[in-house]
Amino acid sequence: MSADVPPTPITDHRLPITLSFLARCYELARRGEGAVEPNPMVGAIVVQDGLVVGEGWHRKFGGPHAEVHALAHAGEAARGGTLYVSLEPCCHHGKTPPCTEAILAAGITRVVCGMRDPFPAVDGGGIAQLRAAGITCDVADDPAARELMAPYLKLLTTKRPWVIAKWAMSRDGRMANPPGESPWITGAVARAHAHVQRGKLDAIIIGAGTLASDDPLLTARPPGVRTPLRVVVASNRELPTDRRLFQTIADAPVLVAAPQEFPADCRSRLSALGAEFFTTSATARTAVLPELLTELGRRRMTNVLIEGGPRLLGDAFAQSLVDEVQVYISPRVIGGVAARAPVTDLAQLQLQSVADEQLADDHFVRGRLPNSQLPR
Ligand code: AOF
Ligand code: ZN
Repeated sequence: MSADVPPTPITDHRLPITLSFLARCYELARRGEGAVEPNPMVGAIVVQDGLVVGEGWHRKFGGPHAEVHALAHAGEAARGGTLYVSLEPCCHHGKTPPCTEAILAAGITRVVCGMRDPFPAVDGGGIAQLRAAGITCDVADDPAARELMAPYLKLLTTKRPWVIAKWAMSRDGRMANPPGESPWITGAVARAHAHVQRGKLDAIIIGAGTLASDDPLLTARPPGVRTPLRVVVASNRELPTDRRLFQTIADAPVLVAAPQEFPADCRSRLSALGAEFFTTSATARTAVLPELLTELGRRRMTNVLIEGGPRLLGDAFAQSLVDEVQVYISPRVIGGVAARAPVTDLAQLQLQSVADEQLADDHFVRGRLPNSQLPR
């Protein structure tokens, strides 16, 4: 359903209050992160006489939508009130009945949404339906809504997941401590943060070099709401079958993305351990990643993370496949010309919408890449 509904940016004295009510919706929406995908994170509040009388968010894929929770929370107080919601209310029968019906039944008189929902079954239809029923419906067209839903919008419009490049490094951009010292660059709080992040992802991708040298587990500890698929990007060379990744397939699945030339005997050994194979049509190393991302998108994965190493990250940046960078920066200064840099062959990148969070003595810096601009 695609309806021609003009956005109605709020430009009058109500703007600051509208944006702060919407900001509360985004905050609520984030509580569903990791549990709702490939659905969008959505938050909603009901306001009566300037007071918030109900709050809700989409909690779980397949469960009630944000509006339904907020209206239930408000109860009778919703009648005559305004509903703020981060995304256009749906008007289709999906896994749940249309939110527009719930809004009308609750006696809401005005709806303000952060942005239109490009999902084909909605796409302006929710706004049109509310307006046709005599409800004032404003579409704020808020960049903050777009930012919140960027991974959902990317999967919907490009059929590929949102790609996060992540690494940890010293203050001077080195990847490893001198031999004999702790293998950790960042502190315990930052490492715990990284595990919480992992538990919201659909997949974590590494290269063959990282598999061999770091022997990572790539599981979220403690487990999160989601168990990410662990993916190794291979070349035409054998992978070491004794790595922890392949010994723990019962805990979390492993996918090996490899070209057709990948050695057959190694493939049989890994398959016997339970690893799944995705065979790319490409032979060039650099072509594996784009094909893999298309495959992960086909599986409706929303958020995937490239955890290194430097060469895989270099390939990903060189092909403009990365949407977001997340870096943990420790207060250490390691020095030494031999220490590895996090990314090979990196042309200069300018991050946008940068956020910097302090985690004990470490910093967590995240930002979007300019190529991650989404179609409006
Ligand atoms: C809303 N409020 O809180 C959400 C919406 O079949 P379902 O229930 O999984 O619906 C999926 C679609 O509904 C999704 O693609 C998006 O268009 C919309 N999500 N809509 O009104 C919500 N999560
Ligand atoms: Zn809905």
